[in-house]
Amino acid sequence: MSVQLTESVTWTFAAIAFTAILAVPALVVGSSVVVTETTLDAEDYETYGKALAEQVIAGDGAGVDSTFRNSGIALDPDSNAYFAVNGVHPVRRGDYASYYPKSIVKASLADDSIIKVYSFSEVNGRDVDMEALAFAADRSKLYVGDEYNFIYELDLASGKITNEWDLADIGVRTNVDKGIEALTYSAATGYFYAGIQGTGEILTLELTESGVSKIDSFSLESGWAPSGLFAHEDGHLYIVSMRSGGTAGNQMIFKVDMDGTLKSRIAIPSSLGMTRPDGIAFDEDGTYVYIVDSQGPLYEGHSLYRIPWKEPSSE
Ligand SMILES: [Ca+2]
Repeated sequence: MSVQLTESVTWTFAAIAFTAILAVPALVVGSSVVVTETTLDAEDYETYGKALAEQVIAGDGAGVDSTFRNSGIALDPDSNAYFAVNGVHPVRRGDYASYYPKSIVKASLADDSIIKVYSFSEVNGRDVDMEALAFAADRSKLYVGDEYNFIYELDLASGKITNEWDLADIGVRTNVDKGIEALTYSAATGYFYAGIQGTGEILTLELTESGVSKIDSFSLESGWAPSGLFAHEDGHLYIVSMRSGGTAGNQMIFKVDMDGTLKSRIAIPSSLGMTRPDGIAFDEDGTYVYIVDSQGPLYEGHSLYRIPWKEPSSE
C-alpha cells in the first residue's frame, strides 16, 4: 500500500516537473525576447600599455605614428601575459607602407613589460593591417585577423606565419580599412567568429588545412559595427562595438547567443574615458574583462583596461 502511494506521488510530481520544463521554452518562444539593458560597472579598473609605448620607442610605426594603436587582445594564462597588436593605419594618405614595422607584442600582466615582439613589414608579400587576435585550443599558435580580410596563423615559437585563409574565397570584399576587425574562437563549437567592419557582419567560419568555409552570419542592430569579439565559456559571444566613430555614449558590449540572438546590451560608460574600444577578452575564470582602446593614448587614456567583471542584470 505504501509502495503504491509513493509511486503515485512520484509519478504525479514527475508529470508536473515535465510539464514545467516544457512550458519554459514555450513561454520564451511565445513572448518577445527579453534583452537585458545595463551599463558596465567600471568603477574600479587597472590599465596597461607601458610595454606597447616602449615598442613604439623601439621603432614601431617608423616614427610616422607615435602611438601604439592597440586593436586586439588575446590572453595567455600560462605565462600571465597579454598579446596586443598595432593596427595603425597610414598617417600619410595613400602611403600604406609609411608605418612599418608594426608588431604583435606579448607583455606581462604582472608588470606590463615586453616579453616578446613579432614585427611585420608584410606578410607573404602583402601589406598587413592587423586588427584582431585570438587563440584556438592550442595556444602555441595565435590567429590574426587582418583588415585585408586574411586570417593568419602565427607560430609563436618560430615567429613564422604557418597558414593563411583569404575571406575573399567566401565572397568577403571590403575597402582597405573596412575588413576584419574582430576575431575569436569557440572551443564549444569549433568555429572561428570574425567581425567585418564594412558590412557590420559577424561570420561563423570553419578554418581547415584546405580552406575557409562560411557556416553562418548575423549582424548587430543597424549602425553598430563589431570591433572586438570574444567567445566566452558561458556559451555567449561578447562583441565590443562602436557607432558614430565610437565617441562617448556610442560604445557598447553586445552579449549574444552563438547564433547571434541578442541577450544583453552593456553600455561602456563615458566615465571610463575610452575613445575607440577595439578588442575584448575575458580571463579563464571570468573574473576580469579586458577592453582595448586603439586611440586611448592619443587622448590621455590607455591602450588596455582590466575591469572586474560583474554579470549584467537589468537596471
Ligand atoms: Ca579590433
